[in-house]
Amino acid sequence: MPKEPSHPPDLKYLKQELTQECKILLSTLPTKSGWVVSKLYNYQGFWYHPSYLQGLLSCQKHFQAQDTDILLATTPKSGTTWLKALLFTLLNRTRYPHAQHDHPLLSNNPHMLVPFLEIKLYLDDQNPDLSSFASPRLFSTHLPYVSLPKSVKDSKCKLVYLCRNPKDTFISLWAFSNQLRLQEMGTNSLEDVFEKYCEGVSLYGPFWDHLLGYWQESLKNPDKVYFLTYEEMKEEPDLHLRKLTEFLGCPFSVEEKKEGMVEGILDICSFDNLRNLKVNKEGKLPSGENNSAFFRNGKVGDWKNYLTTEMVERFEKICEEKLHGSGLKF
Ligand code: PAP
Repeated sequence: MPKEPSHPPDLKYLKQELTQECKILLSTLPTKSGWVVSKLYNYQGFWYHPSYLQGLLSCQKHFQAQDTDILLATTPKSGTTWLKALLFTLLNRTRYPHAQHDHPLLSNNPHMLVPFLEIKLYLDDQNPDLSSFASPRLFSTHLPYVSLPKSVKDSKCKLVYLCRNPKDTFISLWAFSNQLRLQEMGTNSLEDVFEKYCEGVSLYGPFWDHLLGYWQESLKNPDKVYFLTYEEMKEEPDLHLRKLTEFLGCPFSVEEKKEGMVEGILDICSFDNLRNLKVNKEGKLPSGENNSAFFRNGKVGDWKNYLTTEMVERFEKICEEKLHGSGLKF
């Protein structure tokens, strides 16, 4: 068992002052012990750290989606950083050509270019001024579909949802959680957190409910929700990048394709390129995480190096039960 922390890791959200409204709500919610943080709270069927819940409440109350907005929604550790880089580069390809020597991606972590709604914008400020964001505005969120602000559902804004094989997502999250813990706390035991993950108790979990919410919505409303997996993106990045541009209404022109723009954008956003940038080797997010923590190894199937046969069987059984009849498979 990991040792009890003598003081919490230096992460901004752990020190967030909560509003009275949030404190009152928290007192009514089911709780369970978390992995990095001591307690998670269940709201609208999903598990949250109290600060993120406060960000969620503010965002639900104040965020006004515009028809031209694009929202990247993901489960944590499904490749958010990669998709943020790709979407930013894609949507800003005229303003910032990918080959430009001072392209913003070369000196900023993707999380700084595409902010999270509930864990950045509406956490820093209950009602932030978003007027400096140029159209089309690009934001991201880990919120489940059920908890998205009403204006997102009512407007014509588009949602890109990215998820990843649960076994790799879990290992990536476990490794990340160990990076966030103080060395003196020891590492999170894989067995302990596996049990919690299977029960659905992890940030923004249950994982399966998160992806089913967006999957079902993408079937009902394919013009609004684009459902993508990390594995598909890895397998055929150029195909999926092109499909993404079509969904977003900004397909590559013949000229752009001839110039090699598809490959150029994929190259600048590649794992090796981003990981080796000074900003991502040495920088930190204002929230306290090291940028390097978002670039571990970026592989498909790394779970094979960690999970026992029993764990794999358990995961597969849950997947079968939860995803049965949905048409979704991993
Ligand atoms: P977040 O939800 O906290 O923002 P997120 O970016 O979704 O994290 O997940 C990080 C994973 O994406 C890491 O996976 P791993 O732990 O299995 O290695 C990270 O390596 C991977 N990743 C980051 N950037 C890229 C990229 N450019 N290409 C492919 N994978 C990437």
